[in-house]
Order: sequence, then C-alpha cells, then structure tokens
Amino acid sequence: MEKFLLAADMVIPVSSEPIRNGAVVVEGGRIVDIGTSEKIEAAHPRLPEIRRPNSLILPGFVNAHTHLELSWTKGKIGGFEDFTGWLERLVTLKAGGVDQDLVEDSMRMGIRDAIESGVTTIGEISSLDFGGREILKESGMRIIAFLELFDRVSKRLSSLEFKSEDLYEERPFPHAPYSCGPELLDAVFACARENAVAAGIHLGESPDEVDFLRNLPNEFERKIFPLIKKKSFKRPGAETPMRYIDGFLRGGDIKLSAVHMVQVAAEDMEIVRSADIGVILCPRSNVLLNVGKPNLRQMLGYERVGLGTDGLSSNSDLDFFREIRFLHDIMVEQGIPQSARMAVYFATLGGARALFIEERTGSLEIGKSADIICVDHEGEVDSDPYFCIVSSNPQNLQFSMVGGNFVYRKDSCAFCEH
Ligand code: MCF
Ligand code: FE
Repeated sequence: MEKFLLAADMVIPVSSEPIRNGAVVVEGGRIVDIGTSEKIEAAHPRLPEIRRPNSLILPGFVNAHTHLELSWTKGKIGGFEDFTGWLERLVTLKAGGVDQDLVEDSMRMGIRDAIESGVTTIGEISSLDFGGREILKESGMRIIAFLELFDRVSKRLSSLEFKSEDLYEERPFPHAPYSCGPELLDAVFACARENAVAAGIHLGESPDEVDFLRNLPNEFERKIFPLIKKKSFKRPGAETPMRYIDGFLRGGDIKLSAVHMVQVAAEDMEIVRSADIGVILCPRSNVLLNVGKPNLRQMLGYERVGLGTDGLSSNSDLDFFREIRFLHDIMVEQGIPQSARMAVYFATLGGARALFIEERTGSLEIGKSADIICVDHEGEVDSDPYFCIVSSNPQNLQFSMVGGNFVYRKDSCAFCEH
C-alpha cells in the first residue's frame, strides 16, 4: 500500500493537541498529512482507508532500554537481597553457560511481547559476540542496538564498526561506571566522537554505585569483583554518578543516553540539561532491584526523558502498557501535573528524544516515519485520551506499523508468521 489514510475517533500526535475525529495520511512509509478527518479526506480523496471503531491513533511506543538477549534468565535468578546480590546471581547464571537456541527463542518471545504491547522502537543492549542481532532486524521494528562494552573488550574498540541502516543502528554502550574503568570510558567517548555516534550507559542505579564512585567501601569491590576476577581500578572520586561521567564528557559534543538515573542529586539535573543527556527510566526494574524510584519532580520540564522495561532479568514481563501505568502511578504519587499526558509523552516522544532519534519517530508529524499504533477503547475518549492509553492493555492494540509497514494486526502478528 503506497499511500493510505488512517482514521480514528481520536488522533494523539503527542507533539500537539489531540484531534477529535482525526486522520493521518501515510505515503512511502512517512506521514505526509495529519488533521481532522473532514479536512484530510477532502484534501486526499479516494485513498484506501483504515478505520477501526472506537479507536485512538498515536505514535508507536519507544521501549528505550531492554536486554532481550537476557530473556532466557526469566524466573532463573532466584532470591537476592540487594542490587549487588542480584548482579551476583546474574553473573553466576551467565557463567553457567546457556544454549544458543534457548537464547534466540526467548529473544523472539520478547520481541513478540514488545510488539503486542505497542512498541515500535527498541533500545536493546547487545553483547559484542552475540550472533542473534539478525533476529532484531527480522522483527521489522526500529532498533537501536547498543553494543555492550566491558574493560576486557577495550582492545577491540578501535576495530568496531557501528552499522547504520534505515531501521537499525548500532551504538557503543559501556556497561556502567563500576564495570568500566576510566581508560575504557575515555576510549569509548573518543570513539563515539570520532564516529559521530551517540552512546549509552547504565548510570546512577544503585546506592552502592554512589559509594563506589565516592571511593567508599562498597559491595562491588567486596563481592562482585572477586567473583569475576576483576582487579579494582583507580577512579577520580565524584559525589554523584552524573558528576563522575561529566568528568569524562568534558563538555565535549557527546550524545549520551543515561539509563536508570535513580541516584540523582538536584545539581545533577544542571549537568543533564547543559550536556543535553538523554535520560531513560526503568521504574519497574528499579523497584524490583530495590534501588528506589526515579525522582520525577526533578525532571519536570526536561524533554529528553524516556521509558524502558529493562530485561526479563529485572522485570516480570515486557508489557509496555504496564510499564507506562507503573510510571503514571509514580507520577501521581509524586504530584506530577497531567500525569497521564506526561506518561504517554515519556513512552513516545520523550523516549525518542532520550535516544536522539526524535527527527525520525516518537510523534505524529509530517515528515516523520509512520511508526503508528491504534488502540481501541470502551469508554468516552473525550474526557482524557491520554488516560485511555494509560489504562489500555495489549488486548486493546488493534494494529501497529513501522515505516508504514504493519508489524502487528489484531490476531495476526506479521513477525510471528515468519
Ligand atoms: O539494567 C539492568 C541493571 N543494571 C545493570 N545491568 C543489567 C541490567 N539488566 C541486565 N544487566 C546485565 C548487563 O547487561 O547484567 C550483566 C550485563 O550483561 C551483568 S555483567 C556485569
Ligand atoms: Fe539494563
């Protein structure tokens, strides 16, 4: 279908006000027009039209942080007391080895769960030697594949290439400031600058990470390093993880997506704003790993904030509607105005901005890729269309498309048929 029209009771562009009885025209995989059905149908007569009863149309969700590659660990981590206890279990589980078929099958299941909960873009953390990246491409989704780096792979950094295709892009991802020493961080940021690619990192997640970066006694050096036979390393002490990383960015022109950002001081937000850092929150993972909840009041007014489920190693499922609802409930708890609207923003345009891909996706605007979902609803959409989305489930998803191609139609998932 080269050119077609999508119409719904309510179109939510996210970047502008919702449109009652709205329509979107898609041509060559892009949005070429948007407005009220009346106006759009008059301007584009006789186009093939897709219209579902009682429905809302909005940009596809951006799940900005996942570890689909670790989907096989679901239910295998067992009990743990704190973050480093969890890491210890995960490292031990990974060291035990795993069948590649199981990894790939569980990854496909993860992709299916993501698609069925309205996700059209995924920010996936992928180990360097993982052979299954083709599976990500086959999904038809928009993929940012962050190549996970640790100190032991630093020598290979110079030989790394970062592929960039229409729907698939690779970027460096030093795992975290406690697992990557200063030399690797310097090298990665230099490499990102040289290759003009954005980067990502887990940052400000646990209280132990804060202690580690303050050069205080901590569980990483006591428990994790001996387990992975890693020598500790000298680090420039810093009061907070954000300040620590800022020392490596040195005001340079680096696009960095910082994942978690639970341990954030008020002054850190000044660094975030001036360095234009992308912030990716994973609230269900944070609560499960008992590191606290993100402070959303601190982030009010900042636009580069997105949402991720993290992997099934630290979440019970990859249902993005549930992640949005969890975020929404924290917003209500913290007194954030217009919580439903904000939650939908974080799940779409905020996520695209946090990944620095807002030119391509995240909202319904002329020129952007047709990454669009359609959700049905039972009640009145007029009162609060954003709350309609927050209270939806995968069962409400009618269809989903990436670049104008369907990746999901209710009761028939294009990817599942492969
Ligand atoms: O985002 C969560 C929590 N923070 C850090 N790491 C991970 C998360 N989920 C999975 N990980 C992985 C990471 O990708 O844990 C492994 C790495 O492969 C631990 S090895 C130090
Ligand atoms: Fe993670």
